[in-house]
Amino acid sequence: MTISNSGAIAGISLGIGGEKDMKQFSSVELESEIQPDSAYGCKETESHEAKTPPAPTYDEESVHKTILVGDSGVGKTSLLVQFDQGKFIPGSFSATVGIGFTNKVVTVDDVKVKLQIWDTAGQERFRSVTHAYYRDAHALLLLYDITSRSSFDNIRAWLTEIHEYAQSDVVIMLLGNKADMSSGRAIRRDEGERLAREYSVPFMETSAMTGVNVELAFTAVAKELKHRAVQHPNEPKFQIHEYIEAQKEKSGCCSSF
Ligand SMILES: Nc1nc2c(ncn2[C@@H]2O[C@H](COP(=O)(O)OP(=O)(O)OP(=O)(O)O)[C@@H](O)[C@H]2O)c(=O)[nH]1
Ligand SMILES: [Mg+2]
Repeated sequence: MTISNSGAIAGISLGIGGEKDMKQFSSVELESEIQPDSAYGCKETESHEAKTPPAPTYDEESVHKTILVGDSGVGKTSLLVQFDQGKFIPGSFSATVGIGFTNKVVTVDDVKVKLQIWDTAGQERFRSVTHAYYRDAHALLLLYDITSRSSFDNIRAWLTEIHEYAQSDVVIMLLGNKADMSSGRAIRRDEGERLAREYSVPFMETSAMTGVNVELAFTAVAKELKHRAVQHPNEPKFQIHEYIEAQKEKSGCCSSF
């Protein structure tokens, strides 16, 4: 499984040097970067003899809009920087202002899946701006901070907003970030698991600092989106929960949390 970068971070506050204004990335400019809504389009192959229709081919030009949401300070920007650049920038916290995106290409099952990952501002005052972006999102990564009870308690409110503004078939994943901070832990892993079960969404704990599960979170989303795009009615559905559990076991990632 390989991951390659197809674009620079656009307007994302990196957590140093105070607030960074992202007004220059207006929605109009950003929309022009997005490919036509072909994410779920399939190329048809003609076949007159086959009894069952041929499997649709995945269109590698599809762009899947993926949005990071959650309270301010949970680590959305840090998670994206870790995934994009493989690094963690410690230091004083600088809240994201507005919204920006990063393009990433994730190779799954030998096909290239393009993710356009939007980093939103968690602060309340930017909420109306980010709502506008939910509508055409294909996936939402919802983060809380395992050292912050309030960020966990607010997850229900976030899910209510998501259900109100996003498409009903949007892929949602719950992430408990800052899993490296075991001494400050306020939310047990099983609390996260229980909440995720209640809403039937996949869950994992991540650390933007150490990188644990960061790649897995985005890869699982890319796999799910790719499978949905080529889903054959007679084939079993891709099981994102099972995939995540299997990958977690393989990496032995979570035993120390
Ligand atoms: N130890 C640890 N610190 C983290 C982790 N992720 C983020 N942080 C720190 O938490 C603070 C907030 O991180 P950000 O990534 O800026 O948070 P955010 O969710 O983007 O916040 P907003 O932009 O305001 O919505 C920063 O000081 C980060 O260095 C993590 O996984 N582990
Ligand atoms: Mg941020």
